[in-house]
Amino acid sequence: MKQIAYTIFGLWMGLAGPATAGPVQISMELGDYRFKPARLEVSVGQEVELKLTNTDSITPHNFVLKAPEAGLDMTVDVPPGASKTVRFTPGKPGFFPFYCDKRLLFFKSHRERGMHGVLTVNAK
Ligand SMILES: [Cu+2]
Repeated sequence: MKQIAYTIFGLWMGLAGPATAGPVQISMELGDYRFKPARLEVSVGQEVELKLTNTDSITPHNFVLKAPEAGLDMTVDVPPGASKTVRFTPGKPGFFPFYCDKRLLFFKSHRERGMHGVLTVNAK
């Protein structure tokens, strides 16, 4: 009986397999001129799936990260109440700032109001 249980367990493990090496999934909220969380930490060479959700009801935001030397170059617009998902794979360790560059007329940009953060990419 014990043998059968082990066999079934073994089969189940075989079917489920080891944890698949998919992207690391991170959720981030954009709202009230802030990113939450404002600090992200990932590893070099690891694919990241970042879900951006704008929690404001009328203010558009975006996620800008310009570090082409590390394979990171994106501007993702997120309309109020919407979610956008972006995938990227950092190619270099370092600290990479990101921000929202939206601005209403002559007012300060969201970045100037504190809407910025840092992506830390650790070496393997
Ligand atoms: Cu913004």
